[in-house]
Parts: sequence; C-alpha cells; structure tokens
Amino acid sequence: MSLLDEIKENVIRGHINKSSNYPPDLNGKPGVEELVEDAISQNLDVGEILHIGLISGMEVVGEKFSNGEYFVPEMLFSAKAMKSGLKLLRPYLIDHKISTLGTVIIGTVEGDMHDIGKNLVSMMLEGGGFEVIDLGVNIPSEKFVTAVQEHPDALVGMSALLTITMEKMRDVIDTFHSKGIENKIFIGGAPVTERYAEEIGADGYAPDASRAVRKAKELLSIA
Ligand code: B1M
Repeated sequence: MSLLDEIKENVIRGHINKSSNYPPDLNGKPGVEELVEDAISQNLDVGEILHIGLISGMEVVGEKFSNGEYFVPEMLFSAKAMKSGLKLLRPYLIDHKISTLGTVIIGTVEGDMHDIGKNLVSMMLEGGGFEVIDLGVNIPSEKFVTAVQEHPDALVGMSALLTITMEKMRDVIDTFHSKGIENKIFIGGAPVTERYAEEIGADGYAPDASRAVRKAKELLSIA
C-alpha cells in the first residue's frame, strides 16, 4: 500500500496517531499524524497528501455514514484524524506574505458544526495572501454583521455542510440587505451550488478551497 493510501485508510479508520487507542486493532501503529509527517519528509506533493490522502479518505467516511456503516462517533474520530494531518500541512499551504490582498471574514453558518472544509478554505486564502478573520462554527447572522462593522472592507465567506443549515446563508444575506450592508458575499460547502448562490443573492460560489481563492480575488477585482 502506498503512503498516500495508508493516510487515506487511517482517515477512514479514524486513527489519529501511535498513542491513540482507537480503533483498538491499530493501537501502537502509526496514524494519520505520523504518516503525514513521513509523507512531508519524503517530499511528497502537499496537494496529493491533501487530496489523495486526507480528502478522499473523508469522502469514504461520508459514504459509510450514508449507508449506515458509520455513525457520528466514527465520523468524529475520522474528523480528528483528518485535522491532525491538516495541522501538519498548514505551514506548507500558507506562504506568509508581507502585504495582504484584502480581508476575508469566514464562518460556518448557524446550526452547523462542520469546520474542516471551512478551515481548509481559510488556510488557502491565507496562503493566497488574504488576511482571514475566522469566526468559527455555528455563526448567527448578528455575528457576521458585527464582524463587517469591525472590518468594513472585508469580503464575507460562508460555509455550510448540511442541507438544513445552508438556508441560514439566505438569512445572513437578507439581514445584510435589511441593514444596508453591501459587503460582497461568497459561499461554499458540499450541498451548496452556483445556482443556489444566485437564488439567495450571494455574489459568488466556489466548489473547493483553491477555487475559493480565485473567487475571492475576482470579487475584490484583484488580477
Ligand atoms: Co456530518 N454530515 N453531520 N459530521 N459529515 C455530512 C456533511 C453528511 C453529507 C454525511 C452523509 O450523510 N453522507 C451529512 C449531511 C447530509 C445533508 O444535510 N445533506 C452529515 C450529517 C447528517 C451530520 C449530522 C446531522 C449527523 C448527526 O448528528 N446525525 C451532524 C450535524 C452536526 C451539526 O453540524 N449540527 C454531523 C456531524 C459531523 C461531525 C461532527 C461528526 C463531523 C464534523 C467534524 C468537523 O467538521 N469538525 C462530520 C463529518 C466529518 C462529516 C463528513 C463525513 C465529512 C465533512 C468534511 O470534513 N469533508 C460529511 C460527508 C462528506 O462531506 N463527504 C458529513 C472534508 C472537507 C475538506 O470537505 O467540508 O465539503 P468539505 O469542504 C470543501 C468544499 O465543500 C468547499 O471547500 C472545501 C475544501 O475543498 N467548501 C467551501 C467548504 N466551505 C466552503 C466555503 C467557501 C468555498 C468553498 O466559500 C466561503
């Protein structure tokens, strides 16, 4: 099995590191943390570690949850394992720039606790030269309003992973309109589409983290 396949397998199994005793049969064996460290020290491409190792592992976790093979605890272990790998990739995804292209306020909408994709978008935006104000998860409209009042020139990014919480994006946009706030807004997350973005009056949509950087530049008219 290749190192990238091993990373993927350990995300699927939710095995964080050697000292993690979940799942019991992998106790004492290298987990996502050690395997990502190995991949980095072997100079494997960071994009491949991210997409072929970590993200594709998470896709399998989603399928297993959908077909009833996994429940929330298994998803949680996989999320922790994935985060431990992402933490190690962070310095490679962020190339510290001296001046910033602009500020992006980002958050996962109210009722939604998913933050892995949002964190990845934040990292890629930082790597792309933006200052990122990450509000976190479960962010109600009022918090987005307060944040734009503190950063009047900021672009706003919203993430949602649940079909029920994506409707909160509409609420934030409606709140902005009712208060006369004109900051541009872009959205993303697994259930979100370009069409939905148009329907709720968002200024943009990006399907993944790298295209989020392109969209942010486009919305701020940065070549
Ligand atoms: Co949840 N969950 N989850 N979950 N979870 C999904 C989303 C689900 C699709 C699983 C499934 O059924 N197959 C399903 C949603 C179904 C639906 O609504 N259509 C689901 C469910 C049902 C739930 C619960 C309701 C389960 C329950 O309690 N019964 C519950 C809800 C909790 C809540 O939020 N209130 C729940 C809980 C959890 C955990 C806490 C266990 C955990 C999250 C941990 C965490 O984030 N800290 C979790 C996980 C891990 C998942 C899956 C398996 C993986 C999500 C993920 O991290 N993907 C997910 C299944 C799946 O997506 N395959 C699932 C990897 C990540 C890199 O991708 O987040 O899509 P993603 O981000 C991408 C793009 O979407 C995009 O760029 C990112 C990088 O390329 N993107 C943006 C994201 N935000 C963007 C913003 C942008 C632009 C692009 O601009 C601003």
